[in-house]
Amino acid sequence: MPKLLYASASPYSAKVRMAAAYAGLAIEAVPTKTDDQPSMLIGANPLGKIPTLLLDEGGVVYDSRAITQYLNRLSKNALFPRNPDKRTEAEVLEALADGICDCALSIVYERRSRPEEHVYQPWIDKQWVKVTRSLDYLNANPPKLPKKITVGQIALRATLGYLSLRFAGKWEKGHGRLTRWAARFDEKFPELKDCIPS
Ligand SMILES: N[C@@H](CCC(=O)N[C@@H](CS)C(=O)NCC(=O)O)C(=O)O
Repeated sequence: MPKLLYASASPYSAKVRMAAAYAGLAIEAVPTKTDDQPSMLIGANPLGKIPTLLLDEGGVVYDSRAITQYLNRLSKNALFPRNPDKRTEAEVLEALADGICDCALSIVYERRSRPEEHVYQPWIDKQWVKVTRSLDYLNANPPKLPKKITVGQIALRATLGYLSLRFAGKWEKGHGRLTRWAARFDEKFPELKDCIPS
C-alpha cells in the first residue's frame, strides 16, 4: 500500500487524504514532522515537504497537486471530470484553494520563524489581502456541492479547515456563505471529516 507522509495540521496533506478516501483508494498515512527532517522524507523528496507519497514499487510523488493527478489516474478519473472545460474548472479551483493556503502558511511561517521584532507586518498584510480577496470571490461564487464532487471542492474544504485551525474568528467575517458551505460539505461527506486539518 502506498505510504503518505503527512501532518494532521497540513492543508495539502488533508486534501490528498480526503481525495484518496473519496476515490476509495487505500493509503497508509504516516505522521511526519518536517522540522525533524526525517530521512524517509528527505531521501524521497529533496524539498523536505509534505505531503509526499511513497509508492509500493519504489517511486515517489509530490507535491499535492501531482499527487491528486496521480490518484485520479489510479482511480480511473474518480477525482477530476473527463470533460476538458469542467476539468480545467476543477483544477483552477484546486489552485485557488491551495493558493489561499500558500498565503496563510507564509503568514504562519513569518510569525513562527522570525524573532518577534523582525516579523515584517507589511508582508503579512499583503498575504492576508490575497486570502480575503480569494475568500470574497468564493463567498460570492460558492462551488456547487453535487453528490459527485472533484478535487476542487475537496481542496476548498481542506483550506477552510486550515483557516479555522490557524485563523479562527478572523476569516469567517463577511464569509457566511462559505462557512455554511463547509458545514454542508461535512453533512454530505461525513466520511471525509476525519481528514480535515486539526
Ligand atoms: N505546494 C506544496 C506545498 C507543501 C507544503 O508547503 N507543505 C508544508 C506543510 S503544510 C511543509 O512541508 N512545510 C515544511 C517546509 O516547507 O519545510 C504542495 O502542494 O504539496
